[in-house]
Amino acid sequence: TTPPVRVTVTGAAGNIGYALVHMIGQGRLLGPNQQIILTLLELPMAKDQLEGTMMELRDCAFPLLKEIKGTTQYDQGFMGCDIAILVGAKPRGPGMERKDLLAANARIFKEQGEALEKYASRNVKVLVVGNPANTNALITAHFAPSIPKSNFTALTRLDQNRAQSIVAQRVSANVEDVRNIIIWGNHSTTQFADVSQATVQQNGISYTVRGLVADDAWLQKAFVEQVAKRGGAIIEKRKASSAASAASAVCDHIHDWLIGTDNGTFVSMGVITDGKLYGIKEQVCFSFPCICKDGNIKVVEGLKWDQFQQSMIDKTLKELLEEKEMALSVVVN
Ligand code: NAX
Repeated sequence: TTPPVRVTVTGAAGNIGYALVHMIGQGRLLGPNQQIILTLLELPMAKDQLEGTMMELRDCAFPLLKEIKGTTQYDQGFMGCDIAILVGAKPRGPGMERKDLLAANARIFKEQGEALEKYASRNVKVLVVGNPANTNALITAHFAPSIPKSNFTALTRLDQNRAQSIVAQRVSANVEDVRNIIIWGNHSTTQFADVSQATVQQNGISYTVRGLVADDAWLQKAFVEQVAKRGGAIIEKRKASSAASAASAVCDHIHDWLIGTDNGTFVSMGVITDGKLYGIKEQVCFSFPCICKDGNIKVVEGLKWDQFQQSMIDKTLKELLEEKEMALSVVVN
């Protein structure tokens, strides 16, 4: 039997964290046989909620959870950690500008990068969920220099899953039969949900999404916007932000990263650019189509962009570069 894997979730008593820790207990991260030592890391002010969440988690009596720990300290939170899921972040308060939010979170993720550098396994796999997720992932990686950059990712799987379900509804297909929609760029309203490579399997035949939908105007505008603004639409109806769907996407992301993607299928993940990928010279955390095997992520290269795609990608890259500059100006030197 394989030894238990140490998983840490920050913000574990929050909206997403609460849903996520239960899904982890059910085996959604690494399958039904992998035991987990689960650490819940929270802010001191959420200590009661943390304890309450742990009580419920224990009451589920999940056989996979070998140990459940709760802490408000980074050293205990990240010691020997194999998988770090960074959900906790400063939310946007009333009257708060985007740059204030970026600055507050840059400070938090600097600290978390430093803590991972000090305490985590050298091969820790890091997934940043807390927003602005891509830029937070970049900052975290920057402050954990001895951990490979390829071990840091940001969550755009929720956007992919949203896009997949919207297309499935539109063409009356099963959601799992819709494949290879790509989310490019930032997990924000500038993200680009691209169906140029996407297919739908129906009765054993593979169709292109573009062919089936046969409405490029919808695919290039209404669809892209619907995916990008889905989070806001949910808040409006539910009076609370996406929680279960975000937690489920976290499980999909980690599962595919560590267990591997299916043959012929790619998934979207925010990864840190190396100066060569798709001609992006700067270091940013950008969402690409990825294939995973043996715990390694390989970006699918060589896809060609037409003018429309290029303009969408330029826009989201520009935003990421602005975010990077703002965040770095707060935490570097
Ligand atoms: P909540 O405010 O419900 O929960 C956040 C929790 O994190 C709180 O319990 C808080 O005490 C804790 N926390 C804050 N700072 C912390 C720190 N430095 N260390 C440890 N814990 C800390 O927010 P929730 O709805 O759970 O959302 C969490 C984050 O996910 C937000 O930043 C949100 O914007 C982001 N999202 C990202 C998504 C993505 O696809 N990348 C989608 C869903 C979500 O909007």
